[in-house]
Amino acid sequence: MTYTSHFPADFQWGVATSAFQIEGAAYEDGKGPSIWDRFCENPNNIKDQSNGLIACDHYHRYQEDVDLMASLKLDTYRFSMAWPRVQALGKGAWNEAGFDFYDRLLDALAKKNIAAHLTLYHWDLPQALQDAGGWLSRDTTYRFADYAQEVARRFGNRVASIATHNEPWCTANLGHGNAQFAPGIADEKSAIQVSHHLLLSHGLAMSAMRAEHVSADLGIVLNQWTADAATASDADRAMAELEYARSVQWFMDPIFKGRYPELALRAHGDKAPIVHAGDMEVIHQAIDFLGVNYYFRAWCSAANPPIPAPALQGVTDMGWEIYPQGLTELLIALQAEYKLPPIYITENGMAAADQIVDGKVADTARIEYVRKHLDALSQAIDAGVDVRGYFLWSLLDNFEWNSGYSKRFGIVHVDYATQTRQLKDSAIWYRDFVTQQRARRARA
Ligand code: PNW
Repeated sequence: MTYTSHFPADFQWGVATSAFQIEGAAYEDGKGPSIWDRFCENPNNIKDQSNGLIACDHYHRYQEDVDLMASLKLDTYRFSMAWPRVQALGKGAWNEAGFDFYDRLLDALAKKNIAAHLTLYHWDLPQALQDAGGWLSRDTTYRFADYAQEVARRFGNRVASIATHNEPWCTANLGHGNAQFAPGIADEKSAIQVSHHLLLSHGLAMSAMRAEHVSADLGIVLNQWTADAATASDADRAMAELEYARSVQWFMDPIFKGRYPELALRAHGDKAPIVHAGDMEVIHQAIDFLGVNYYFRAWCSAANPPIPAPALQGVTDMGWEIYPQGLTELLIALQAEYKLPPIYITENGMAAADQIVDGKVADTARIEYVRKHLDALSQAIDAGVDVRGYFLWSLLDNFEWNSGYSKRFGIVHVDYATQTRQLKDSAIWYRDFVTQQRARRARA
């Protein structure tokens, strides 16, 4: 087997997960309810009416899952901490039993020489904070900074990196803009205010963690896409420009330039966020790395009905267009516009329905998806973008938010009835790819 992609000698290969999607043990050992526990209690919110009570039972099976990663020869693992597991109410007492779980997980990873990349917030806000206003309340930003500082103090020298937020665009827009995600609010003005509070909480958390002088790199993870106009018409091009401003630049500009993008601010009009004096300075501080999650491009058509994306390379089981070239274009565009720190691709992967052949999960479409995106990534690296690692989403089939367990993103199949893990063909392919990259590295 030969591959066209070339990656730097010290490039990090890994997989990613998040707490709510895999841990289960929703109320064990003192964990408090999160907004996703609550959101799942209304069966109309989740496609298969499922919940995260058990999920992949990773809370009890973490050792097996770490062994799986070791068997796949991975360098590194990205996961998130469930805030209500370590602080049931989002303020007040720390839950030692909750911290003990992450302590055991980090020990298990260290034993296998797998570097840990920790995300503080992957969407599971303590419900008690939601009851006090959630991310719409400025107070939550201070609670988040306290949590970040405590985690940095305890684990900041045992993990390779700490990211404040995962995909604040999703928290704001899917959680508060269209109610697809917890806490299930559909109000655009709220979503925009929430996006500001998420950015502010990122900045406050950065300062709080810096005070602990930890060895971990500190940064944030953003979901990003290029926005392509369906045609060369003025209307389509304006729509694409606005989409890019509202999704990518809305989060990048405050962090890297200390201001919101003018185009998006104007479009928001009287829905623009309340920003206190000094907020932008807090947000605009150096980060050690930027995590980029890439799944698809945005396709913008002002026509009614809209012209659909051509999807020349097909769509995934989520209905998302497969467009690997967008990853190259995105990274080159970011590099041209911002003074970037080192980048990690913190998520990329594909949902695919099982294809069982002779008892094996023959997920050739996923292999193709990953191979093409790695090719696209290596092109961006060749063009000078400083990318240090790649995390495939996801290690395991898991709870895919409002799709429940109906969508499978794992390179490891999970039979939820028995919690049996089985490597899919993509896992073996990824192991061989990583091994080959490492052999090349050793020869170089
Ligand atoms: C990301 N969108 O979610 C999350 O970080 C993961 O937890 C999730 O499992 C994965 O991608 C796959 O969905 C997204 O609609 C959800 O643009 C929705 C969107 C983007 C990312």
